[in-house]
Amino acid sequence: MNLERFARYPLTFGVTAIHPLKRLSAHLGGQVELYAKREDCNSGLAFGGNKTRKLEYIVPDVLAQGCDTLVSIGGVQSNQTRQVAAVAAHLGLKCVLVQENWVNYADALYDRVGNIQMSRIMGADVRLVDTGFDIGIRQSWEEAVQSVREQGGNPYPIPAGCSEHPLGGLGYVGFAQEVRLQEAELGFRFDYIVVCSVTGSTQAGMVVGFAADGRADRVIGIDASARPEHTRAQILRIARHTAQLVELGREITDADVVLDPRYGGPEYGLPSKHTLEAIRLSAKYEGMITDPVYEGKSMQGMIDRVRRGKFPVGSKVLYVHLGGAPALNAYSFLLRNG
Ligand code: 1AC
Repeated sequence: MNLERFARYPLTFGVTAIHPLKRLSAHLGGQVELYAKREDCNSGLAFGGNKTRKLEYIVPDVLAQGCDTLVSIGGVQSNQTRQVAAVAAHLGLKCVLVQENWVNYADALYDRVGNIQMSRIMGADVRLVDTGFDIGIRQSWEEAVQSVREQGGNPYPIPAGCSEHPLGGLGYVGFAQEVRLQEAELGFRFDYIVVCSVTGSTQAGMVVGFAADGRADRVIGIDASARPEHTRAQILRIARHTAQLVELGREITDADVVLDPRYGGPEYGLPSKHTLEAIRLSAKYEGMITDPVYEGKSMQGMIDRVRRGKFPVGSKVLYVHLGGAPALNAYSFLLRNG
């Protein structure tokens, strides 16, 4: 595998921490050892997160093309757009963000706090658009790209989650390599890796990265899109493309992509009562904060799988915390009593 042939522009602090979730493991019966890898603490750029790791492989292309404006898209409380705004500020570039109406939810300050507030503070040109949830390429975003051109700018388009970007899967190939080095130090290998999936490139990169040591299907994606067929197809497509880019040396097959569809509901961006319970458990047993859109659902999925004995006794399970806590402020009513 050849990831090293791609340029990487450092935006993160470096290797992210792995630590045991001892109290949560014990609370769930102590048959499975849970650990967390903290992508949510990976950078000083507006709290970082998984997109910051992906952008490390995209920024060299931005700079090579001499672009002056990053143009990205997500929902109103998008983590992607917040991280792109931070990277633009860091590089001295302009930033246009399309924030679609992806979530059927309206806390009083939903479009004022959390991620979107930070993007505005960082100077991004935030454009609210009234179209609903979709993980594909969006007309609103293409129009935003065009509007930058019409004003004489040189836009660099970055799709939702960086996922449809040709280099969007590389960051999480690197993540798998990083885990292998940490495993060598820890003296054991993780049996399963649990990750939240919506737009697909995080899991796709991991599938390719862990395929290198036979663990592609040990990456357990937890769907948070509530449209798992779309997310699954996108993961598979991005993983196949990424495998070719890094010369994995084998095809990615359907069986390599494991996506559990049971925890995405009731809808994208809306937590179930089980999601909220998972958020509370992670917080109360570990002091680890997750959100109702993404990580609360992957936490819910991991907890439910432990409870139902889906991980064999003695398994070591790595929960990958991708970030997203800033969105919590936009859900103040749901968690008003903790
Ligand atoms: C959906 C890409 C996504 C975000 O936060 O915008 N994770």
